[in-house]
Amino acid sequence: MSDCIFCKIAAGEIPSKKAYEDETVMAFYDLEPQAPVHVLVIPKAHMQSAASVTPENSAVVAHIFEVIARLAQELGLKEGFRVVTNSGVSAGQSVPHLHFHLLGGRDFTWPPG
Ligand code: DGP
Repeated sequence: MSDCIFCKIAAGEIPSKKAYEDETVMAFYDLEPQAPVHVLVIPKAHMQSAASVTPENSAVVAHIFEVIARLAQELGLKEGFRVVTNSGVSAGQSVPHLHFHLLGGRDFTWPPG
C-alpha cells in the first residue's frame, strides 16, 4: 500500500533499526519503546491487522512466530517476553499494517490496560 508507513519501512523507503529480515518478514525496533526490548515484527506484504488473517495468508503469521522465538533468544529474553498485536482502533492499533510487538527486559502485569 503506497501510503502505509510499515510498507515503506519494509521497502527500505523509511529508515528503521532492523533486528531481522528475510523475504517475507521484517523486524525493527519500535520508535516509542515500552520496554527495554521492543521490536515490531511485520509481514512485508500488506495485511491490515489480525482480523485480516485467512487460510490463504496465515503461513506468514506462523513464520512471524518462528522469527519471534529466534529474536527472543538472540535478544536474551530468557526470563520471558510478551507478544502483542492490537487489532482495530479500540484495541489501540495506530498503524493499519499487521504487526506484533515483541516486548521484554522487564516484568509485565496482567490483564493489560
Ligand atoms: P500500534 O499502536 O499497536 O499500532 O503500534 C504501532 C507502533 O509503531 C507504535 O508502538 C509506534 C511504532 N511506530 C510508528 N511509526 C513508526 C516508525 O516510523 N518507525 C518505527 N520504528 N516505529 C514506528
